[in-house]
Amino acid sequence: IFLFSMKIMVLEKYFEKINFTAFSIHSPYNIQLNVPLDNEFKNERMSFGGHNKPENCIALQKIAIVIPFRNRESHLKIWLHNMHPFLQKQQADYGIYVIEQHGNLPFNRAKLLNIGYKEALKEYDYNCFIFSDVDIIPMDQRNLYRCSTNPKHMAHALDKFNFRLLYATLFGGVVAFTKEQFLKVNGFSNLFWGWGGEDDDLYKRVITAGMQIERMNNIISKTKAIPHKRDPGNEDNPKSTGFQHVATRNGEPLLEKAARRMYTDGLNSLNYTFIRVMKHRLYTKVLVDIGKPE
Ligand code: UDH
Ligand code: NGS
Repeated sequence: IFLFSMKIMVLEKYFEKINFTAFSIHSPYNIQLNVPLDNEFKNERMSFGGHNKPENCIALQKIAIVIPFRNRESHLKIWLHNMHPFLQKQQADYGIYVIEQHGNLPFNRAKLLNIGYKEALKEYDYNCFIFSDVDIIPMDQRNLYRCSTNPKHMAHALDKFNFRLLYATLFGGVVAFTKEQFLKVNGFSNLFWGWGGEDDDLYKRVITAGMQIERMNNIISKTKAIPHKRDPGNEDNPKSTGFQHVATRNGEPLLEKAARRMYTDGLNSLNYTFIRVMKHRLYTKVLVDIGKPE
């Protein structure tokens, strides 16, 4: 009986070990939503401005994470609190760029992301760009925040949609592009003011440039979208008559002409006024004046 119970104890220890390993790799990421506003995740190795790189290896990708922003301080705190440990566990060489739109004119998510691309490159030789909403957080540590051979859609299994893809060409929330891929599509369109469509336009650019989009499986990609109300200044953008959700400019439906416009509207036509850059402990904030709809 003694020998038998000894064997059981040894086996238990062995399984404890296996379980622990399995747990650390596979467990859904434990997202904390109750983050006090004054909470600042402490990490001695991290340099000011929210940059970090692995201690014991040289990462292949240098990743700029670009977040479009205005008046979402509480979401930003939650995002930073959860994402720094997440990215560090993935041994990422990364920097966080929060691009803030100055003033109260209509919000332009896509233009802010183009600006983030340009501003980040002024600081470091980034070769991967992850464009992320401030309210979207991955739930599984295996969801690698890295670029791939094609542009990657990373927010396709959202909790608010029961972890299902809303429609086949959805390309919103979080997307990852290598520098080459982003240049190939000339970035985002700058013409989508207000909510909706800029991500569909980007999808069309990717296809027009002869690339495809990649998505990882639905389990690894489970993602939390922090519930919130619609922000003032980000109402649905103007729609053409009879067509739902199609932004227009001077009556012209933008999405319909996405492919024709992509080489003249984007990174190569981007103009904005840089106001200032602020280096916070956990992120770099760039405040910009992006003008108003034409
Ligand atoms: N954003 C801001 N400030 C704004 C508007 C947008 O920071 O005033 C940024 C932020 O990073 C946000 C992203 O732009 O995550 C996308 O905007 P969104 O979160 O408003 O878009 P989403 O499609 O929600 O997630 C739309 C409003 C839905 C309200 C539904 C109420 N049930
Ligand atoms: C489509 C929008 C996309 C948006 C998607 C999901 O209708 O920009 O809904 O939005 N397209 C247009 O308006 C043309 S969600 O419900 O996740 O907020 O990403």
